[in-house]
Amino acid sequence: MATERTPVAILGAGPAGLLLSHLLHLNGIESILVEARDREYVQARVRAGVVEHGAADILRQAGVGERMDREGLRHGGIELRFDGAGHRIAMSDLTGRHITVYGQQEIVHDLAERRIADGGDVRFACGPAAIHGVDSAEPSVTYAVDGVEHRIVADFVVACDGAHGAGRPAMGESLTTFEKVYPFAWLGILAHAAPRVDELVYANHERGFALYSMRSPSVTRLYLQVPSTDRLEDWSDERIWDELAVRFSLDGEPWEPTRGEIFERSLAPLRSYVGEPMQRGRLFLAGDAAHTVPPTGAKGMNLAIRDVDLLARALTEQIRSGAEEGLRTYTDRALRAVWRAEYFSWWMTTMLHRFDDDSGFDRRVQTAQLRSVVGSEAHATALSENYVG
Ligand code: RFL
Ligand code: PHB
Repeated sequence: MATERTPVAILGAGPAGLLLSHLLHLNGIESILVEARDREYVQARVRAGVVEHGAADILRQAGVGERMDREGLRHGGIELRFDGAGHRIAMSDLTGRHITVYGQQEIVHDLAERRIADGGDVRFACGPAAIHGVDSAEPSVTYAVDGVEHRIVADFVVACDGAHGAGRPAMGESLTTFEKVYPFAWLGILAHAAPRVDELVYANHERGFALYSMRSPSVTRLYLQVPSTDRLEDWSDERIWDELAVRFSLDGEPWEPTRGEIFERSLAPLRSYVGEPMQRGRLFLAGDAAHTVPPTGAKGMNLAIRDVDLLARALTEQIRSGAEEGLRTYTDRALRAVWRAEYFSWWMTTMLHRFDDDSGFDRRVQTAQLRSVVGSEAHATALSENYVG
């Protein structure tokens, strides 16, 4: 078996793994990144769309925000639609900050291109890698390509391998998990259609939640809350568009998104998960490997970016000068932001979705909650602070 050595072995070429590898490179620290899937697959995976203010700054400062600033859509507000009326939350006026609507796969594309241009050691199509010896001084990562086994011995291993990777199981019994599973999923589509709105619309309707988002002036991104038992085959194009028109209703009248060819569709279950701590020995977890948030708060990718920003600094201090403080406090510092995002995402999810066991009382309380958010500057500011990041 071929054995190599590196200061930092990274699993996963999502936003977390690629950005970590890039940030370490900027600090003069080498790493090897191992990704299970091929590059085309990773770059085509459609997911997040909202980059919060702070995360956009991290990308900019790392020199990988140029295309995001050129092609991303800068938004200063969102609409909350309920009871047949729309209410704008003027986030930029309330906070002085804004969000950028820019697809996660574009960020992954920009990061991958930059790593490769910089000569970074990023290995795609390795199949699922395994993690060993995290409690020892010489942890390692193994993977096999075409029947040939590879072993990378590292000073530190960072699992940025998402919710279903090798990082979570490698934590073993040191992990305490906190989880909440919602009884619904989001059906998401991308369509070749000019968005009918300039800003995102989060709609609470008695038939369920809907979200109007976008990727560009000619590509619309839309989501529908559906029961977690639904399958994609249950939803024809016609049924999707008709349901969207009902859930976005204004003044009791259906309100149609501009229709167009649907070229991507997927189902995503809604859940919250946090694993504590985010470190075991020489293994560190970052991004979805450590936590999941329901997408209603648009926080998942942003947390991944914040985790690796902390971790890159801490690893750099440790490797350069032996200073241990940053790594020792990584879990506590990261978890503070994680739980804040868990709280906000839970709050948005429960306020905006329809729950099957809702009584008339629950529905009326939900509407009262939405009214107080749009009717009070203090509430709208709190939402904006959390959302804009
Ligand atoms: P990723 O992106 O899942 O990347 C993990 C990578 O690891 C690879 N992998 C392995 N590689 C090697 N060895 C193994 N054993 C491996 N196991 C797995 C995988 O192939 C993959 O390439 O994790 P990362 O980098 O932590 O990034 C997290 C984000 O992807 C995620 O939080 C967001 O997409 C969540 N999310 C949103 N976040 C936002 O900040 N704003 C949004 O607007 C937003 N909208 C969303 C979302 C997620 C959604 N879905 C599909 C769950 C909307 C949706 C619908
Ligand atoms: C998206 O554009 O994909 C998106 C926007 C806002 C969310 C989740 C996803 O809360």
